Amino acid sequence: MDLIDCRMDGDIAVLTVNNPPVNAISAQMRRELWQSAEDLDADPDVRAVVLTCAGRTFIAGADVREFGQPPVEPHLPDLVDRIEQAGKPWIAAIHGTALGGGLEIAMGCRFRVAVPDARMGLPEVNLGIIPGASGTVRTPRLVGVPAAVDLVTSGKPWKAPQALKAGLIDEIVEGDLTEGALRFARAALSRDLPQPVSERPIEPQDDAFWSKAAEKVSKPGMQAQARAVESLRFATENPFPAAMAHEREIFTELRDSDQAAALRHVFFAERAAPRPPELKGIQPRDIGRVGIIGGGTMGAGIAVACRNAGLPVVMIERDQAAVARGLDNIRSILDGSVRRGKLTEAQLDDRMDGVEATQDYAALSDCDLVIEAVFEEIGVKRTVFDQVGRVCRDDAVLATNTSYLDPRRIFEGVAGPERCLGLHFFSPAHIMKLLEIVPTPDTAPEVLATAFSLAAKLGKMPVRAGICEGFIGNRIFKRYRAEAERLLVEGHSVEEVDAAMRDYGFRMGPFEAQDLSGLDIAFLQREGLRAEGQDVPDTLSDRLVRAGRKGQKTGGGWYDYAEGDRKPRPSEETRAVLAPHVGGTGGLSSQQIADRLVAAMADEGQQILSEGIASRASDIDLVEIHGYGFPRWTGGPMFASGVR
Ligand code: T1G
Ligand code: NAD
Repeated sequence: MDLIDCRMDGDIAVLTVNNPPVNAISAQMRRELWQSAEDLDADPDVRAVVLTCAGRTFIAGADVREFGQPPVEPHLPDLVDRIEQAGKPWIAAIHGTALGGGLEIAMGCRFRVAVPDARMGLPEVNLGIIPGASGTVRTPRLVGVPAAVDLVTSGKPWKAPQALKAGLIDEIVEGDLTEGALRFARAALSRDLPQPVSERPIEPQDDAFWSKAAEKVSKPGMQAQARAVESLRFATENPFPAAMAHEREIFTELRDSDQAAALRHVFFAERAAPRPPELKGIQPRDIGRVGIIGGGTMGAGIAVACRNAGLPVVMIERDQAAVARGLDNIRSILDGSVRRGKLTEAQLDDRMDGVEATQDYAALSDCDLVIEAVFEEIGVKRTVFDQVGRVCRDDAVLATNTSYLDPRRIFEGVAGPERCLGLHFFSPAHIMKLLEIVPTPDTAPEVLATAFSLAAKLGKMPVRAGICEGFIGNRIFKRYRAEAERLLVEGHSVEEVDAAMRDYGFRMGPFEAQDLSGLDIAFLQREGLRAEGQDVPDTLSDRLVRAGRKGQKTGGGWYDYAEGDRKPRPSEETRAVLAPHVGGTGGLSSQQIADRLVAAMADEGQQILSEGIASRASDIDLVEIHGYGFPRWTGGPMFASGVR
């Protein structure tokens, strides 16, 4: 056997699965596990079987790469049954993560033990499917219905202690896992065996329980969660074989659905983006201490992102008052985390203790990385890097968080251009996952690799972007805004366009989103270009800004806002400002409006691809999903428009 090793420890067989990197279940693994069950049943010297895995994790699920291919026997549900029906008890010994089909195999075993930091879950809904090998049928029999509904519909794994409490595992093993599992097996053999999971009774739930469960997941993009509830309910009200057939039916239907294809696309996109092939084998530099210039919206958010990842931070501001404001900005973000229960007071203190704030650039002398987040003005940024260059170590990486400016111009004159690049965070920087990494032609591969490794440390989704105005994200956003304004000119209302995008799956439409972040940022950028003599025609939003309507912060932008209330209300004043410039008859349906806007984004994306600004279409999808709230289950604008 290629993927499974079998050795004896006395009268107990130890099967070790070895299919790196994550022991995903392939057709070959199913065949070998089946054959192992046959061989071990036939061997009179074997009294029990410990199933364990080599490498970093227990079985992480079915091999997602095989999803598009015709299914090959033995099928996973049959294999799980086969293990459950084995003549000797199997004990799953879990480390790392037991996910999806991996957990289903473990539930086919008579016992499950795990190391303290192991996690167990059924993440299938994240791929737009439901568990396909008894996850909705055995789980309620093992942990009860409410806990099973939580495990299956959340897609979030449980940690070992929670799993133990719920009865998903039988014991937490301290020390060596295999030794612990063998000890557990020997003790178990001296007692009566528990019933196989498939034969355990189930406590049914009433209609009210199921209505509530269904209601919780009746949202666009939650097709799999909704069908999972249906499958779980059927499984609690019908005999095991009927429930298995029913689960399989839903599984197969969903596997071939658009949402599942889109979510699989995103799964692979998210694994491709952080590892550009050209950086393979290139060693990143260590980042210990991070300097951040500017303690405004972005500087403070970046500081918190770094502190949350355990990195000490030095924040530089213009003067003492700004230093104090910067510290306040950081603290108020952390206070918010405490209020939401995400951070304890003690953790807040620890985060603040790791922030040094000063106006003295000399404090940057021992930083490994410096990120500039000052005003979006080329002169200011250049002055900053002039000072940074004088105090930093020669090998410190220097980064700008500019939104639109050309990093090459910002870094002109900085000694060591090979250590410079753009790191474009998104607001709020401690929350948004996207990080556009923008190398210049001078950036050394090692420095680029360092940026990707920083992203991993901060838990960000890195996407490599080339240099153009707005890089990938803001360039597409500009096109999106322009197309949205065109719809207004054609006679659609602000409310209609926003509602269409909400129906499509965005949390906010384009106009509400601009009101939230402020219309003045893009306005100032266009004014800058105008000042340089470029011909930049007035947008509708420029007209609103000129009328004093900059968004929520001024009490009104595209919408009106009551004092202290973020609810957008249709605005007569906006209508009056726009009236001379709009005039069409409208008439597009909500779907047609969304299609127009998505097509515009995809068209800009094509352009970006053809210019080499993005490396792949799937990177553009990630930018939109992680930076702009594009609904994940559509796969992003490129995937949704058929551009692969
Ligand atoms: N299939 C194929 N490849 C997989 C894989 C999988 N299930 N999971 C991970 N990989 C690859 C991944 O592409 C990458 O490859 C490498 O492993 C490392 O992944 C019947 C139908 C296990 C927690 O959804 O959550 O079972 O880029 O970078 O951060 O009911 O991967 O190196 O070539 O993510 O340490 C359910 C998804 C399947 C698990 C490890 N299972 N995976 O995280 O590494 S459906 C999942 C994860 C199913 C049954 C159903 C994570 C991880 P490469 P990584 P990581
Ligand atoms: P901000 O106005 O909130 O903060 C800028 C800070 O820089 C201020 O606190 C200011 O005192 C400080 N500063 C100015 N000159 C300085 C100097 N010489 N030395 C030290 N500090 C100085 O602006 P922001 O929104 O945080 O934007 C900062 C940068 O990030 C800009 O380049 C912007 O384009 C970019 N950006 C902004 C966003 C966003 O949504 N706000 C998103 C991505 C990138």
